[in-house]
Amino acid sequence: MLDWWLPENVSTYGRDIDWLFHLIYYITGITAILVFVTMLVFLVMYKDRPGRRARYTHGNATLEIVWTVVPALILVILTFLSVPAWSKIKMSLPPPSDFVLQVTAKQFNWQVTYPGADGKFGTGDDKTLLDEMHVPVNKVVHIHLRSQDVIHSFFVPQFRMKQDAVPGREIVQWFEASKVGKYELPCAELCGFGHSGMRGWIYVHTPDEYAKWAAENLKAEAAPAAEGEKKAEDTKAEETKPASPAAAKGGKAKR
Ligand SMILES: [Cu+2]
Repeated sequence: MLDWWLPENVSTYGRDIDWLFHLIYYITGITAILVFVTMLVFLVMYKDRPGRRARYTHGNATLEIVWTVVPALILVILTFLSVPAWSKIKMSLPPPSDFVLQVTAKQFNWQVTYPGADGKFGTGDDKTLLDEMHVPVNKVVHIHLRSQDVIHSFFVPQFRMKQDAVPGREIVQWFEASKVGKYELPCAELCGFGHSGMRGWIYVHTPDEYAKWAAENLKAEAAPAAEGEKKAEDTKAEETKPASPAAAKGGKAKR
């Protein structure tokens, strides 16, 4: 019923998230309506009337217990209902995948590294793209998520995937996209001045298209990474520009 509101789900585990979201939405929505209706009824019922005197009340212990225990029970039930989704998505990695990517966040880009032919990171044939990721459809993708500076958040709304990138840690997450397309990868953590511009794109290809793309672009001398480096330099230049007058001032002040 609320499907029109959320972005299209193209992840194998998206439905597990969506039904919990909808359940919580209905519970909180109905509660909000009940609270507001009760408040309005009471406003009318207990409004000032000529000849009626205010009466002091000590409250109602039964009512207090009921409205404490019921929400507490709802929260406990929600916790248990979310355990299967949480353990499936966050606590365990699905069948070993041979498709592993390293994503390193930095102010204000996503660096996506492919391990190259040897399947190992940190070797000469690694290929790093800036703000773009290409994956095949219906393939489990493991992401080794890191941050170079501050906390960022890897967020793909259509994949129902969100994970903080924390400096000093490598966090492994996964997804399996079920539909070909181009999906936005914004940073969902306020990570600095350029946060709003920190976004990349995930391209989900058919296996054939992906193989073609990989053959053309994952070779060590291929173009996109060079473009990526250029983009990184441009970003660097932009970052240093506004800082330089201040730095110059600072330098003068010292002298
Ligand atoms: Cu960020």
